[in-house]
Amino acid sequence: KPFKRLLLTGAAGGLGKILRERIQPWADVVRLSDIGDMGVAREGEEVVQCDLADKAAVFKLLEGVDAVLHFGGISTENTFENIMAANIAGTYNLYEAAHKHGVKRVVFASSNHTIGYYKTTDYIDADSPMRPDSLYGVSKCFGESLSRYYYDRTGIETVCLRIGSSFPEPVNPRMLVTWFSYDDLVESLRCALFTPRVGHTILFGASANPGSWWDNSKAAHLGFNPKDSSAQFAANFPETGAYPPKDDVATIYQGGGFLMSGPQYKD
Ligand code: NAI
Ligand code: 15L
Repeated sequence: KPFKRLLLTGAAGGLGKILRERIQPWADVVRLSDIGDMGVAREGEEVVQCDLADKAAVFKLLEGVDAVLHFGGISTENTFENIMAANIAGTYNLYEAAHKHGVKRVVFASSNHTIGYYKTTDYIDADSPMRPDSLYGVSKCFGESLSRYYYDRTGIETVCLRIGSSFPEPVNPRMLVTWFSYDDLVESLRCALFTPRVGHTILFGASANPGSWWDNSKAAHLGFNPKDSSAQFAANFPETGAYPPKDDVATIYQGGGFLMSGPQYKD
């Protein structure tokens, strides 16, 4: 197998549970970690329960690891204190430990909420300035900048995967644009882990959906070609013209409902 030991953080989460079933072929041992319960280790697994905010625990977590899929952390809007511990300190602890243990490659589960303040009429690429739509989005911008710094300073390579909406199927009209099927997610991780040189790459994680907002040409060297499309679900969301209203911020901006989370500073 390509890796001796592959670390997956966030293993008890929605995506972590899916990935646990799918990444076994890539490593002799998959080390699963989360603050939550992951059940018992199966064959070819190690289970390490730890808080990403605990620097000493994260240092131990990275020992003997070849590569990391960093999916752990707070995954929606929350208090600054919680986001700071899990996503900001947690991601720092992970990179610092990765560097000290000589880990060569990380895939960072970033988010479309790094760019949620672009409009749904905009078409952007990896060089478009970040426009986070929430404190959660800001923490993902931090992770992207931190991984850029560690690449320039230490040579650890990272693919920042700006995941759209990775769920079994779209559950609202916005997700017809942002949907990322589980098969396409796994394929993007395969490309991110096994492309020989990735440096520091930003990849938008979406299936080949009609009306996409995101241009992945700057990540062409990864050779990622999504196979699925939300088109098969379009009939689930017939256009009524009544809802959502056309001036709804969740419709105007790419970040959708995240624009409605947290304090509303404008009228
Ligand atoms: P999730 O919330 O189901 O899973 C996140 C996991 O991280 C949870 O099991 C949680 O216990 C763990 N976690 C939280 N704080 C922690 C801490 N302090 N220490 C250790 N573990 C901690 O989220 P989901 O949907 O599985 O997402 C996984 C990753 O992908 C997250 O980083 C999320 O931000 C990112 N993402 C997911 C998207 C999606 O569509 N599912 C979209 C964009 C980004
Ligand atoms: C995210 O970043 C969240 O982790 C996920 O739960 C979804 O809300 C997703 O974005 C989305 O934008 O649909």
